[in-house]
Amino acid sequence: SSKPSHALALAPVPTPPSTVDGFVKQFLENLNLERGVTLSTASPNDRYIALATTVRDFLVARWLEDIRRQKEAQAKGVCYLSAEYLLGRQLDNNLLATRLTDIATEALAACGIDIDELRALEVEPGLGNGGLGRLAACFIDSLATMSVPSIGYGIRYEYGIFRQTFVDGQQVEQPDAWLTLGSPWEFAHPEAAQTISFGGYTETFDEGGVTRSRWVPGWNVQAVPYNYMVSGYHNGRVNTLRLWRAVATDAFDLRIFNSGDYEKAVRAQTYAENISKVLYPEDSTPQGKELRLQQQYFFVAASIRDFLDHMLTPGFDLSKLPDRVIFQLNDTHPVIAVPEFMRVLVDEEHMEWDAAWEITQQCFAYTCHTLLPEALEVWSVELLGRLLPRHLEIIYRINDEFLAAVRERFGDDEMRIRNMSIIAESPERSVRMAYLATVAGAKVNGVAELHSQLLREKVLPDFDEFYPGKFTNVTNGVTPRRFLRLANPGLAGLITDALGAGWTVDLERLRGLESFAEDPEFRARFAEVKAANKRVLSDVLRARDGFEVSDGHMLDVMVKRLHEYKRQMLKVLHIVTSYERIVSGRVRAEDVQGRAFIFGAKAAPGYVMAKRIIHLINAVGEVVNNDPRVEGRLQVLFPPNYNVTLAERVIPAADLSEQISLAGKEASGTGNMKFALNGALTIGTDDGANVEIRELVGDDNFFLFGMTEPEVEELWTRGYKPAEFYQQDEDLRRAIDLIASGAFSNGDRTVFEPIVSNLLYDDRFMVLADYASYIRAQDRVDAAYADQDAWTKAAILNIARCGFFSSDRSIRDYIDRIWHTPPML
Ligand code: CRA
Repeated sequence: SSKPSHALALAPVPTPPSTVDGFVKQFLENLNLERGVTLSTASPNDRYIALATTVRDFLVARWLEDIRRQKEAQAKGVCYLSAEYLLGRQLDNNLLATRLTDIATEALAACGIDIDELRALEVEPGLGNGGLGRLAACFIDSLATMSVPSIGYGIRYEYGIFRQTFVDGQQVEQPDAWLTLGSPWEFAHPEAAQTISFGGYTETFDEGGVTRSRWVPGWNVQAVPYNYMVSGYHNGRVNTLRLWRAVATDAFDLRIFNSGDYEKAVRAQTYAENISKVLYPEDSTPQGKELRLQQQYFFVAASIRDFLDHMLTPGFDLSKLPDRVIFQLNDTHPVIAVPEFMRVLVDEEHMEWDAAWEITQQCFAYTCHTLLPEALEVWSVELLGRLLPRHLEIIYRINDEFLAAVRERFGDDEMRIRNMSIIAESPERSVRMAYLATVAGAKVNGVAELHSQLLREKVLPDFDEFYPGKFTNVTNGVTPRRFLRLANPGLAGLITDALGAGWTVDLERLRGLESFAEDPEFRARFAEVKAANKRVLSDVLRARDGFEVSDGHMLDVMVKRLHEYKRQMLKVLHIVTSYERIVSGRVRAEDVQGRAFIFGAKAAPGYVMAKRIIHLINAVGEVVNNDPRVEGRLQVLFPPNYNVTLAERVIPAADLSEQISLAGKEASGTGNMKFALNGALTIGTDDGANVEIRELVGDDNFFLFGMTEPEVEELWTRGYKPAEFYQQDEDLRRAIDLIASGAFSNGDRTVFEPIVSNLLYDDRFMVLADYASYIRAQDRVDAAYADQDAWTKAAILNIARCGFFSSDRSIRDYIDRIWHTPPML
């Protein structure tokens, strides 16, 4: 076979012509060449894949060019290390980025195809649990749009976050086989696989009179890269997301094959490939499972090797690494990268320990996403030593030197030493990954002002004292491309009419809407957009779940992972109170503001209390929705399997955004930002980024309730007795009694008894303490909603004042405060 000519190999890949005819031609060709079908024999999936491939073809040339430029420039870049990327559907985002939406729509119409039908076929890659994973997806969108040299690294889970169904109101999980029909958005490179080792032991050896240690691993897996294109918005840039898949190594198999045990060899293969099989479905409450540590090490080891081998020019002076790269650790999940980096520098690149440690401390930064103690990962020394014996040695040495420095500074303050040690001694000897990240990281950031403050003052105060200037804040953000432009085309059009198109990449321009809030005509148009979005959602919920949303109801929405600290239970108590007031005759149904309460929430499969709360929400819905006395004024709708795709429909339709966590528990929240930017008003506590939202939109445009974080602390100190709140508040008593009576469980008082007693005698998240304040705030919401025009004005002001919450701004803050990686223009 003849090789391509030199000229051809070097020629830039042509971008297909951006015309309807050009698109039709490319689409038909892709049906033939990619799918082996014709237009008349193509299945819907063939058509979807050919469409996606056609869009992809438009990106490839730019992508290859970007890869070349980034390599050539040898500029400092960001390696974002994240175990989760909750991407959402890709087609629309890529159409938008390449300005192909209209062309593609027309081209398909010319082929007799409705593009919406193909859109609906895309299975979203659910490679994340919730806020943390979605944040990573927003960040890579902003990095591409802002032309920051960067690459995202993660895991290509074969099964993403489970699909949720309800059986008798209870959550049932099903595997998310998102790859069954193939993903047109990935490029697999099995030939570029890396070998990743585990287990074995360490041994010492003599090197020129110096005793050194080395790792003799016990087993290997292959890490196969899958590349995804991350398209920048209208800037012609395309970045890379590289996700690793675990595949059994030939060598590994061979050893067993030689012993003649075929079956055992196949089983071993399964064991290796399990590493990237499934996303752990715990959000903020990780289980210390061995496979999870395997996943973590697997992807960071592959990513570090990949960076060193492919992003650097041959012979690169490794002491210059801090000028070339910053590895951003997205929570503790990738923190095992720190000892791995040290191992590579010292054991493989033969660098001196001190020099290597110096470099490491400049090449890593750590983002903490939580305040929940149970979410700060620890790994038992037993497990770490068994799986990664050399890494455990390295961690011990880092800790020894760190504690020596602490002693030097503070003397033999054993209490302090114990509190700061990377190694915890009880309940079992284990490695505190957040401490390791804090010691190694050039910077440590929280994800909202309040969170960063509490991180410094409550979680890591000794470290803050020891490392002045290390702690900083970067408030989270959301991408305006997906969550405004794409999710809310009506509002986006309205904003563009008012302000011009620049806001999509410069969200502070939304400020310009402030004056439009005074314009009755603009308000009328805004109200029409909101009403249209509600109709769209209504149609989606009818088609998807058979729900009928009543016209004219306020849409009161709480969508987020189910977690006790987020207090879905408080929302339930409000609903039960509203219901009980009607059925007890204390309030007339006709006087009640019509509300549709919409929930979306997945519970971790092992989180029993969270699942009970899901059951209760569905049970309350069943009763409230079918009680004629309610006259349809209250509706409880809980569509199963909340995901990014559904979020894109729910958020633009919402009137009221529920952000009701116990103060001091929600690190930031990002849904809160999406709702405000889509013109929902927030009812919320003084927690996470709610604080900053309220500061920006103003007290009059935000329904604040509940204790502040210091008040929460004070109540714990005084001694919190939830039963006292129950005794003293009639509405609360009636609501809890109604649940306890079996009214929502066909008279069976046992079903929700654990919830009731948890509230009365434990209530770790102070639901009862904030109940009265919450109900009063909800009464204020009803009163405010009665004046639709004033409500609309407040909604517009929310949008106008929330430009700060663009993830572009977050990325700018990361660049200024942590990365120092200028855009590559
Ligand atoms: N569960 C926080 O709880 C925050 C996101 C993104 C979380 C949210 O308040 O908005 O991170 N924390 O910063 C987390 O995952 C491990 O901790 C979240 O998504």
